[in-house]
Amino acid sequence: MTRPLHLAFVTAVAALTGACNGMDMGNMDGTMIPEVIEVDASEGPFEPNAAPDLDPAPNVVEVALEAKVADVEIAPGRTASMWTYNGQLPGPRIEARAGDTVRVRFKNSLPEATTIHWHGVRVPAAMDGVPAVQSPIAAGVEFTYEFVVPDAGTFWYHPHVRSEEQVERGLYGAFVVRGDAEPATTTDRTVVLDDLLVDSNWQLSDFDPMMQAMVGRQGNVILANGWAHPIAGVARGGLHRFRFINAANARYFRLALPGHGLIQIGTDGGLLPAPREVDELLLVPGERADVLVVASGDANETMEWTSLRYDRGHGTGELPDAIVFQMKHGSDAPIATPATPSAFAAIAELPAATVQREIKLEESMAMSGGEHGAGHGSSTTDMAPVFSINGEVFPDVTPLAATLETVEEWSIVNTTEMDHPFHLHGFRFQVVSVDGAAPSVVAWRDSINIPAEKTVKFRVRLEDNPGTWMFHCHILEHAERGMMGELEVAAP
Ligand SMILES: [Cu+2]
Repeated sequence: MTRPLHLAFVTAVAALTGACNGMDMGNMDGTMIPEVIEVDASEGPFEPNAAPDLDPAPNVVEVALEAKVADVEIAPGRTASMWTYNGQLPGPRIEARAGDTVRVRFKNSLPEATTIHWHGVRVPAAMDGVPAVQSPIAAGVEFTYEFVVPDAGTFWYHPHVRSEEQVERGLYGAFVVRGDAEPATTTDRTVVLDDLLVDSNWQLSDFDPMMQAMVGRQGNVILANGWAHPIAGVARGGLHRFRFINAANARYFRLALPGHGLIQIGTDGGLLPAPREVDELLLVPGERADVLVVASGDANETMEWTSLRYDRGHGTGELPDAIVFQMKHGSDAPIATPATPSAFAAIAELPAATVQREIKLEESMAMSGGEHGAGHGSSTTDMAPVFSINGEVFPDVTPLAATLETVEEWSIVNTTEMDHPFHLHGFRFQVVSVDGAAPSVVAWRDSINIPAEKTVKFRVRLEDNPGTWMFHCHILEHAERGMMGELEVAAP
């Protein structure tokens, strides 16, 4: 029996400007964003398996990954055909210590070419898995990635080829690097967040570049560690660490645990200088956050991690809150609560920049099937959004020329009416201002939300890694439709 999908579409008026006036809007006159299907909480495989270390050497982690099609259960009795690493969703969690050498023996058993990008890990450019440095690994071919992991933090891996489809099909996994000063906690778990757009049979619905271009492909099933509405058991009294990773194509997770404060201890670049208490956390596609929660309630109490309503433009704010996963106390007597750490290592502020850049994120409408190839068999009268940076549409871009060891200040100017999550490869940066206001903490990041019609400034030292690096919007439909650029970092 098929459960009704409640595909009550919210039709939002896409703000289409200039170029479209008086023209046939084709099927782009509305942006369709599906509501999330409610699924009862169930015990699923909440903790993704760690990848076994195949090399006995103490400072080497060797992992075997095979990308392949597999049937994966994503809710009780609901099995979807996905693209996976080792048949798992998410892929196996890679675990290493800062300074380790990580070697990944990869085999591509997909029906098409792919790569792996190590999101947030400062790898040598040749290992970054992007088209500028690596020809995609053809079907049936093996490739070994090998690099040293310099920083502790919560990272992730995913393809950087046709990513809007390959990541949506399930190709992603967590990558945890631990340092010498990790806080003592009762548990330390990764929570990889995603959403899938499925049809009435719970199979991935068609990829429709025209319909999914404007706001990205937002799903109707929310997955936490590959399961819809899983239950995470927590010992009462315990101090529980959750490393959140947003692997969704386009969904913004505004995470809250109603009735509970959260203690954020890390961003996507590792631990903060000190924990900070927050009521909620905005996690944009590609971004990570590290959070502590004290399980202080009654025996068998359940609490729902929720993604609160968020307006990132084009009608997305009309959708209601959605449940992500359930936290459930055990029935045992509470254990002694470990002390919440009060401080971690200081993060030195980057010095004033010697190079300033302006990076403008832009959106326009163009005839589909035009020179940027926006159309996919649609009629020539259809209009489709084109995304660009400083007037250039990837791959037709001029790489920005930069010098190794320089401190640069980038102003990311969002000229559009929706938010874009900005990601820089190869380097970590410190935000200087968001819409003119300084952030409350110094933190390392590689992914940051750029609110609609606002400017975010960050500083970055181009240390250690010469080569060609990508920067792009992490709404994958936007990146693949042109909102992507290249930075060429050369030795002085
Ligand atoms: Cu975008």
